Order: sequence, then structure tokens, then C-alpha cells
Amino acid sequence: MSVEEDTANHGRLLRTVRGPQDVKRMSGEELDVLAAEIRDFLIAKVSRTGGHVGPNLGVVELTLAMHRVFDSPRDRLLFDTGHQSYVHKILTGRQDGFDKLRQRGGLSGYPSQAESEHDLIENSHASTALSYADGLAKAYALRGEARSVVAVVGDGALTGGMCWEALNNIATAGNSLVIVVNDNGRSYSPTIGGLADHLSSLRLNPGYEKVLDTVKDALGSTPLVGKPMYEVLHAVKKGIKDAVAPQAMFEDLGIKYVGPVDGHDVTAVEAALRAAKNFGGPVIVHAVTRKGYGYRPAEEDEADCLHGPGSAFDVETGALLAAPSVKWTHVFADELLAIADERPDVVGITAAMAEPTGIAKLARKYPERVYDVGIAEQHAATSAAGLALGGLHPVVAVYATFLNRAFDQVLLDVAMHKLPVTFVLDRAGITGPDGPSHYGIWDMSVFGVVPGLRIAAPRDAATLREELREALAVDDGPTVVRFPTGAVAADLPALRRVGPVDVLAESARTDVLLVAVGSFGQLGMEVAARVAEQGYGVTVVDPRWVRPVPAELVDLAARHRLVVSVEDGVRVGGVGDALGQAMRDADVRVPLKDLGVPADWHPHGTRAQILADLGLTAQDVARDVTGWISGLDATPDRLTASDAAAQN
Ligand SMILES: Cc1ncc(C[n+]2csc(CCOP(=O)(O)OP(=O)(O)O)c2C)c(N)n1
Repeated sequence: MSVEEDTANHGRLLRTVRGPQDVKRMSGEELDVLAAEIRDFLIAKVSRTGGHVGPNLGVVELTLAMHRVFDSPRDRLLFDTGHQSYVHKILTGRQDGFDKLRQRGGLSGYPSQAESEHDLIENSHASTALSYADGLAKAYALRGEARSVVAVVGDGALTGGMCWEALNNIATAGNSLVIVVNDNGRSYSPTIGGLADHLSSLRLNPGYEKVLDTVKDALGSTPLVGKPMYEVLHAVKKGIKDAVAPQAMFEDLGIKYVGPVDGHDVTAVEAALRAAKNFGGPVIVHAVTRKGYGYRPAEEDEADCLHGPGSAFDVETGALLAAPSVKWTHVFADELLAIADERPDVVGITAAMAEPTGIAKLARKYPERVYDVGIAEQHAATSAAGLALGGLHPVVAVYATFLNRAFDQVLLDVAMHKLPVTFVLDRAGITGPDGPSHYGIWDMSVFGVVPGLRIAAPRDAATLREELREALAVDDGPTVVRFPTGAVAADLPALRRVGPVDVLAESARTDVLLVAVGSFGQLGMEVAARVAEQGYGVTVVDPRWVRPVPAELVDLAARHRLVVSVEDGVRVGGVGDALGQAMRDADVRVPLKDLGVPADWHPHGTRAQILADLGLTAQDVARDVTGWISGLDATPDRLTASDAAAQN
């Protein structure tokens, strides 16, 4: 075949796939070609939008085999976390959506019921699929419906406690259910812990390792999957166990085990899945895969096998195309290291996200002082309590959304014991392309109710450093330091400080007190400038510590005609809500308007787009504030600034 013909033919098979039935009728040779076309497609598309490229390259054959053996959507295919569901999307009629993957109005980066009847669970927090599967299998058994339930779970997600609670119940219930363990030995970085060690001992099948090495060696210099790859992939058909066989740990739990099976061999995976499907009880299929398989930059990326580049990347190298910027994460990582140099009692904990949270920097210098606990936020919180009881000051670095998991642990295990644990919440507020489940908008409300817990929301690099140090100086209870995603805001120096509260701007007139929480400091300044053009004076403050509500903030509120708070978190129970309560308690009767994120499910898009949709831009807030304050002018019984001051 000429080069031209080859190019024209490229993606030919993939274009014929409009649903799972199209994959079911393909021959073995066609499947190998299709797998390669899917890889090319994934790399081409995700390199333009960003997304979970590494995990999806690793499950191409696995997903093909699942759709051949099972009958989705009648049979239910569940993807734990859901970040590895792109291939499933491709096979269920959504190829065309990949140009707008993770973009506003486009395909979600996770399964989505709104997108397809083939998608059922869309939460995107790890380690839940087995519990969903347990419930689904029970429901179908009770209703007498003959439908298979299949859950794909990574070795990383298996480190989460919910999986083990689910396995315990799945074994007891004994319902027909297939658990595909997608074992690539990695979460972001290599998966840690006893379970990971156990899986790798199962995986230590010399034949298997040899096969993967052969494939790796065969990769050409072009990062895209070339023709030689098909041939090598096609040649990989070998005798890995695929009968339902006893295997100590899972058998002890009462669950049959099939494997390990070469997860890049469609035929082998299919055989294992068929055996599992027909078994009539819970079965684990242990598929060994390679994260980023078939794409050299991903396979060779030691940090995380190109787990999830956040934006477009160079196909040849895998490097991000956007110019690197200093992120909030970097500022935190540097300052934590500086503090740890001074204080040997400071230790770090990460729940399988050492690099993304920046705590890896501490681990590189002090490996014995950082604990990666796996995808186990609940355990992280209580283990931190133990470290604190043992005389250390742990810093638990997690994404804001993931600490929701550990509410009770923070409440009782940490706070009730008045333990000095600092939770550093990265990606707080509206994050963007990962969509609703990844928004870090609940922390200030959820953890705001924890007695004795103090929450800091820095506005820039300088205040992040400062507030982190202040948090680590607290020795009689937990602290939270929360900051958003992306490039750190430019330093915004305060005019003066009142208690913990920074005054960022003030004018001769005290019409409006604008409480700008965290990274909204700059927005507050712009609002003040716009509102000043209408003749009103705005005092802009950053409370820095938003819980408990600083008494000084209430005093400041009393000296204005209108208080407006703006925060990057849900309004219910948020900073504005808490300030309103504190003002009522102090009998301060100045009207308060609290702006923030409605307690709702907000779609994916860029952070800027979503904030604009929510009316959280300087222009929108300025218009609101001007409207409210001029409305007060129109009210006959309004108080003047001096009246209000005199009253208080
Ligand atoms: C509760 C929770 N904590 C952290 C994450 C972030 N996260 C997303 S994928 C991932 C690694 C998952 O590893 P694994 O299940 O093995 O899947 P792989 O990416 O290796 O295919 C992590 C830690 C999450 N989604 N949910």
C-alpha cells in the first residue's frame, strides 16, 4: 500500500464504529487495526484539548473486549473514577464530540448520563464503582432481571477503602458481577501499599513482562502508533491464564479470580470476560495493562504517564504547549519546604497525588517525612490525627473536592481532639474542565461547621506563604488553607491590617464594605474602581481567615451602609452566610448581599467561563453593587454613613 493510500485509509475502521454492535462483528485482525486507530485518534484529539490521555491509551483493548462480550446499555459497564472512559465514549457513538472534549458545551471528561444511555455513574471521585455495582447487581437480582454488571477499577482506585467495603459485601451477596481490575501499577505515580505489592506479585509473570518489553522496543521514533505497532500487537497472543482459577487473597474473600491476563490482548481479555460472565457469581478479572500504552511520551513519562495534561500538548514530546506559569501549587510547595527546613515536626501526607499537590517537593528532600496513603482521604485525615497525637504537625495536601470524603474524620478524629493538622486544599473554588464533581466549592461550607477549625483563603502568593505559616503555628486545633487552580494571582499588598483582616482599598466615603474572599481580592479592587465612578465609596477587605468570622470584620461591617461578600464557594453556609449570622448576633443591621456559587451542579468549561456564567466577574459584581447601593439611596429610611457609625 502506498503512503497516500495508507493515509487515506487511516481511521477507516474507526469511522465505521457508531455503536458497540459495530465492534462486535469485527475480526481479530480488524480489532488490532481498530485499537491502533483509536490510539491515534485519542492522541490527536486529546493533544488539542488536554485530558486523560495516559489512562485511556491503557484501556483500549480492555474496553473493546468489554463491548464485545457484554451488551451495553442493557448490561451495565461502570468505570471507576471515569477518567478512563474515553474509549467507551468512542465506541458508543461519541467520536464527533472529541473536538470539544472538556470544553463548554462539549463532551464531558467523565461518563455522563446526559450524553449517552451507555453511561450510568458520573461522580469521578475514585473507589466507588464496586459499591454501585454491588447495589445494581442486588437490584437486578431482586427484580429478576438478567443483566450483567461490570465494573472497571484501577489498582490505584483499589487503594480506596470503599472498594474493600464493597468487596466484602459483593462476596457475601454472591451475585453475578464482574470486576475488571485494570492493573497498570500506577495511580498518578506508582501505586503504593500492600495491595499494590500483592497485585504486582500476581503480575510477575515472566512471559507477560517479556511481551510488554517486546512491544516497547518495537515502538518507532514516531510517537503515533505506526504500522509496525499493529503487527507487534497482533503477535501478542499468548498463553496467559484465563480460566477461573483460585487465587489466595480474593478467594479468601469469597470472590473468584481470573488472571493475570494481558490487558492489551483483546482475545485474551475476551476469553477471561466470557469465563467471568458465565460463572454465575462475583469474579475478579485481573488485567495487566501499561498506562499510556503505545505512545512513547506517555509510556516514558516517569511522573504520571501523561495521566491528565490539563491543556493542549505537543504530540511529539507530550510537553504542554501553554507557557509555564507560577501556580498556587508551586508557591505552596516551596513554602512548605522552607518551613520543613526550619521545623522537623512538619510532615506531609498525600492521597496518591504527590506531584499534583506539590507535596512531592517535600518528599524529594525528606522522603521519610512524606506519606502517600493511596486514594484514601479518610484514612489520610485520621492518620494525620495520629501523627499529631504523636507530636508532629502534619500537612494533608489534597484537592478541595476530595476532602469532602473525610468530613467525619476531620470533625471528630481531628477537631474534637483539638489536633494541629493543617489541610491544604488545592483546586478550591471553580476549577473548570473537569466539571461538577471536581469543583472545590463546598469546603468553606462543609468544614465551616467544624468547631475549632480555622480556614484561611489567601489572595496571592505572599498571603499564601504567610497564611500557611500562620496555620502551621496553630497548635490547638485543625486549620485549612484553601486556594484555587492555575496561575497565582499577582501580589496585592494591603493598605493596613485590622486584626486578621487586610484592608485593600478605602475611600473617604464608606458606602460599601466589599468582602473579597481569597483570590477574589483583585476582583474586589476592580469592582471598587467601577463603583467609585458612580460616586460611591467602597472599602475592599480580605478577611484572610474566614472561619471563625473575625470580630473585626463585623465591626467594619457596622461602619458601612451596605456589605457585599464575594466568594469562590457555595453560598449556603459560605463566608457571606457566616458573616450574616455574626452580624445578626452582634445586632449589626447593615444590609448584606452575599455573592458566590449557587449550590447546584455547574457544567464544565473554563474557570473564567463558569465564573462569568455565575455573574462573578468585576463587571457583573460592580453592576450589582451599584444597583444595590443606589437602591438604598432611594429608600427613605436609609441611614447615612455617619448615622450608621453613630448607631454602632
Ligand atoms: C477520591 C479521589 N481522590 C483522588 C482522585 C484523583 N485521581 C484521579 S485518577 C487517580 C489515579 C487513579 O489510578 P487508577 O485507579 O489506578 O487508574 P489509572 O489512572 O492508573 O488508570 C487519582 C488519584 C479522585 N478521582 N478521587
